[in-house]
Amino acid sequence: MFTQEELREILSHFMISGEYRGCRAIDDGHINNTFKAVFLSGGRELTYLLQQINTAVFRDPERLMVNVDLVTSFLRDRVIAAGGDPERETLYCKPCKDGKKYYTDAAGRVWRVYNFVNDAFAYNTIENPDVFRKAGKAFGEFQNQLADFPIDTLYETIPDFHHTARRYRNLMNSVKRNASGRRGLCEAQIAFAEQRLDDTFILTGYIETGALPVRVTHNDTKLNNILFDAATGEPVCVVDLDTVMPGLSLYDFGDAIRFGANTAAEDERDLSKVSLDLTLFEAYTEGYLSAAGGSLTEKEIGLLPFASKLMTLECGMRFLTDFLDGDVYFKTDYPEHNLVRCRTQFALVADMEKKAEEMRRIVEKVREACR
Ligand code: GN1
Ligand code: MG
Repeated sequence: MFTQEELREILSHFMISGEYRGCRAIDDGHINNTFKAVFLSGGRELTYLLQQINTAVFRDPERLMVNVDLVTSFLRDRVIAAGGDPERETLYCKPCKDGKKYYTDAAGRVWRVYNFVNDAFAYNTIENPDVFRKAGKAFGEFQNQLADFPIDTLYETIPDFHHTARRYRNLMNSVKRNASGRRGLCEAQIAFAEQRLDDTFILTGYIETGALPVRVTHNDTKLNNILFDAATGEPVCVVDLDTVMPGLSLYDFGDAIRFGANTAAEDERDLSKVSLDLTLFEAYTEGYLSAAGGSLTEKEIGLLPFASKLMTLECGMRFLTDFLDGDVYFKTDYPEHNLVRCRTQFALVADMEKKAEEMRRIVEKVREACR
């Protein structure tokens, strides 16, 4: 999509030294375009992460980058204070030559550059409960690190990001509009969402009554948003910080379960492979509660199973909305990709509904063990 020459030109606007050697695309995310950029300086390879910010999704890149800069600077100070390695344990922005944190090219595309965390990798699927336990601990610690971040300084980069009831309303508007003309292909999925309308109000209702505390949360806790150290296998860095915003701890827990405790990939076509792995659910709960449990309320802990289902339902509704809109939000590899993703999410919701009592018992057991 971009030539090496174009990417080199974009990078030339950033405070980066060395001789450009090339860029390689990294295709893990559904939103931004990401590249690993390699430079050579004094015989040493220097690597950077170049990202084109998707401005159809992040409509106000200026404010987005204010958030990202505040959060990454805060995390960097924390890592340094704890004696960690700031080059590996957090992202931070490399500024442009004009001092700005992002560069807008002639076509209006917006770019930023981060440090590249070397000798690290991400998981897209997981079978080993120990790894998922570590992921739970890493996201729990991330939440703790940001516990005294001044919440009022953050912009809402995507308003109502996890407002499930509004996500439901958006879906129903898209059903009515039927912009893609594909409605006939997804009546069963539309009905599945309609049957769960009441669920969509529960968490936002608790925010309104003050029954759940709003915290600084990550809001996109996919397993592949944690980098693991290639040598030790330990989590080293939490990435994808664009949606760090005021939110619920339950969003972070639930979304992590949605992605990581599914026995199948997010876009598995064969629904017989999709289910909630209770061993993985338990492992993540152990990791998460061991790190963040002390600061969570009884109510938050009690809602962990429900939140897992709700975040899965919400994500499925978002894929379905995008399918009906004609694939304007998420990157897709083939025409029915968003519908396939939606079907997978809804199959997982149905399985979680069957396993609700077992999930409740697991949370209870882990909570007792943490006391
Ligand atoms: C997107 O960028 P990525 O792939 O980590 C999306 C998440 C969804 C996820 C579904 C800003 O995350 O909200 O849960 O896809 N990010 C945004 O896989 O919408
Ligand atoms: Mg990501």
